[in-house]
This record gives sequence, C-alpha cells and structure tokens, in this order.
Amino acid sequence: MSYELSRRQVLKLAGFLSAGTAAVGSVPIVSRFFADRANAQTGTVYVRENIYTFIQSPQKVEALRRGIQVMKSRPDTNPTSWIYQANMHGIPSGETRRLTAWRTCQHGTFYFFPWHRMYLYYFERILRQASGDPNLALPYWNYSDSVEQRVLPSPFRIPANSTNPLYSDRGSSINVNQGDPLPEADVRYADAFQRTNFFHTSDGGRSFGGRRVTEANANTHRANGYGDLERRPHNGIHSRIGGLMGSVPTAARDPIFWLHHANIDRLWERWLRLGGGRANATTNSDWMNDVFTFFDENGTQVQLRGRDVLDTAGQLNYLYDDPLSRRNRSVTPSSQSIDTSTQQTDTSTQQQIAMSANDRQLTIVLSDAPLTLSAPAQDLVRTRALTAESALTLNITGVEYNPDNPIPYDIYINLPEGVAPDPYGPYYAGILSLFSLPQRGTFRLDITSTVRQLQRRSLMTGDFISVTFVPPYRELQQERSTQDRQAQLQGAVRFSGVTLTRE
Ligand SMILES: [Cu+2]
Repeated sequence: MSYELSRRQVLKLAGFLSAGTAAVGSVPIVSRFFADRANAQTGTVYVRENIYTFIQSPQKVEALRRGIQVMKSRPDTNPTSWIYQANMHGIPSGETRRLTAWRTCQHGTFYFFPWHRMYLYYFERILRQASGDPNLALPYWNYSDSVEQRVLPSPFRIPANSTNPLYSDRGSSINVNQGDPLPEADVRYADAFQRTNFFHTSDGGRSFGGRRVTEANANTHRANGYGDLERRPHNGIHSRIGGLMGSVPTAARDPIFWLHHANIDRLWERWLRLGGGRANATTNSDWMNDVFTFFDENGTQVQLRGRDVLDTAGQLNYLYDDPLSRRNRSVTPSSQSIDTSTQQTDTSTQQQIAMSANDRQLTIVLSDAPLTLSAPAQDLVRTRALTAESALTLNITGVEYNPDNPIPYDIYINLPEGVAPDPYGPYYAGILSLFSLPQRGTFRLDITSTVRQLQRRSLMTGDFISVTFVPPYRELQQERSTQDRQAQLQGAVRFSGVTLTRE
C-alpha cells in the first residue's frame, strides 16, 4: 500500500488573496407535456438490505448471481440484457450503435439523483425477474459507517474469476479485490449532509444535489455542477474501485455499481429525513417534469419523471432496511402547483489563495512521480482554527485527461518530505476523481475535515500549505516496464491551476 518515493518535485509559487461573492439566479418556468406514469403498483414493498445482512443468506446471494448471469446471457440488443442496461449509462469507445436510451445517464447536475433512482428501479425489476426469485431486492453497500464494511463484500471478490458473475477486475492505489478497505477520506458524507439546499444555481456554488439546469444533458453526461454527495462519496468511490467502475462508459458493467448507487439513493433519503429545510426540488418544473426513458422487465419502453420518484415506498414499492432513511408517515407527492420563488440560493463569501501563478499560462502535468505544490498558508489555515461552519475547498482548474483512461491520483495535504503516502494516514485528503468530469472542468475537493484533523494533531505547522498528487501504484504495477508506465502516466492528467477557498 505504500509507494516508494524516488523523486519529489516541489514547486513553490506565490500565493495571493481575493474575495468574491457568488451570484444569485432565478427560476425559469417551463411547462412540458408528459407521459403517464409507467410504474405499475403491485402492492408489495421490497426492502433493500445492507449487503452485509444480505450475504448472511446464501440463497439471496445465489439469486443475485443467477439474475446477473441470466442478464449477461441475453443478446445485447435485448433491453433486459446486462450490456443493454449498462450502455444506458454509457457507451465504451468503439461502440458505434446508438440504441434507444443508451448513454443517457445524468451527472454533474440536479438530475443526478432522480435519474439514477429511475435507472435502479427498472434494473431491479429486470434483475428480479431474471433471477426467478420474486422477492429479490437490490442490496446496498454502506461503506461509510463502519470500518469492517469498507471492505468490498466477499461474493464480489471470491471466486476471483469469470465463473463468478459478481467478479470484476478492480483497484487503483489499494487492492479492493484483496480486501483492502476503502480509505475513510473517500467515504465521508458528513460535509455533504451539512448542505441544506438541494440545488445551486451559479458556477462554483455548493449544494447537496447539484446545479440547476433547464434541460437534462443529451449525450454528454459530463457536467461540472456536481452536488457535494455526488463528489464524495459517489465520484471518489468510482475512481477508488477503478477498473470498469472508474469511467462513465463502462461503470455499470461492474456488478458493484448497482450496490454503490443503491447506497447513494439511500443517502439521499437519509439527507431528506434530517430536516432543517432539506427538501427535493419539487418547486422546479424541469426537475419535476422532464421525461426519461427506460425499459421494464418485459422489455417494454417506459418513461418516468422526477415527480414519479419522490416517495420510494408509495410510488416505487421499495424501502431501505435503514430506519434513518425512512419517513415517519406517508407523505403525498407535492401538488401540481409550481412555485416561482427563488427557493434555494447559494450566496457565500469566500476567501481564496492560489497555488499557481495567477494570470500566467501554466500547465501542471502529472506523471509517474509524486508532485507537490505549495503556497503561503496565510490566515486561511495557519492562524485560525477552522470553525464548525467553515469549509475549505481545494479547486483544481482546467483539468484535461484521457477519457478512456481517467487515472486517479491520490491527494495529500502537507505530506512531509520523506513520509510515504498512505491513504489510511492523516495526510490523505481524497482522490482526484475524473469520473464524469468535463474536459477543462474544475475538480473540487472539500478538505475541511482533513485540515481540521491535522490541526488537532499539530501536523499543520509552518508557513506553507502543500498539496501532493501521488500516482496510483496499481496502475504502475500493471505496466510491464518502467518505460510503459512512464508512457501511460506522463501527461495523462494536466491542469492549469490550484486554488484554496475558505467559506
Ligand atoms: Cu455512479
């Protein structure tokens, strides 16, 4: 798990301070004609279980394996096949066909949560039917709340070959298929849960559920308006698991994708139950009424809108075994009326330091060696302890990368020289996840809890704050020769600047 430091590049660049205020937008009104609800009510409410409970029943694991096996055996032109379903999320390069609803996943906008809920809902119905078990429900992987459950559940790892329909080649700088737990910094959701607004409206704004847009994105599925939960744990875990999961076009081909997203869906419900103004974007007409296409277990084309997926038990017949994700009482979906007020805004005052020379063209190229950037900490982190309300964000701007090989670097804060990078250690802040990031987009990482921990342990000393990018060791190991690995990593990820903002 440790990485031998052979060379260390340190760039010390001038820092500067500036202040800015985010803009406030208004809600456009769009009315749409929409299709009828496609989800038939059967009366049964299925309970999605924690995978660690689920695997205590060999029959359930068997049903899950069988369902996936049957789906994998279907021709990929069949909408109920494994590949057809995965291609609805994304299409690998080289695939020239464009069948109905392929590549329609929504990322980086406020459609992220509802689209993935719809996708899971019909996938689960197809899987249940394919398994032959009328009670099968998708399990979820709760990697956040206990160290033991950060380990990839064993049926997905063992046996480690193609006879196991749950197995897939995985791993970035840790070996998840050997049972390495996900690092704590990758599974945090407390920062995201602090957000009380579902969506934000301005570039660089923050919210739980993503940026408001007027239309679902067609055929691009890369947008930069991530909500905080989509960034972490969602994006980071895609990159941390790596393999098929590491890039949008192939992610849904790894069976763990469905358990990862069931967990994200559960966290959405949990966030709502926290109250304090947390609510869905039910006053936004686009979010409520935009129509998305799926297929049911009979291969029949169906459509769903945001307003059809607000109440999991009442509209979609499922619940989670997690009591904190449940409503106390049955709530009827909101009425037809559309509120015109700017319900959710994201005004904030920010302080910023740049870790790269401002106004100068500068490209930072990541390679097969760790790279460290540093800037004067000033009062951003040095003299003032972070209060409970403050948020410290690392912004990496103008990121360019190869979408077929989005290599995830590990990010460390103030990693001392001579100390080996360790994703389980205090300096590890998160993964540079390129999952669904647009070209020349901005990658953001909330480093508040990492910095707070370092301050508490008196590890935040000196006048500089530094950020170190460490290449994933497993990518290195997989390359036969040093030359191959240098060729693979050299210039694979480039960016034009790094800044720190404090709210
Ligand atoms: Cu995902």
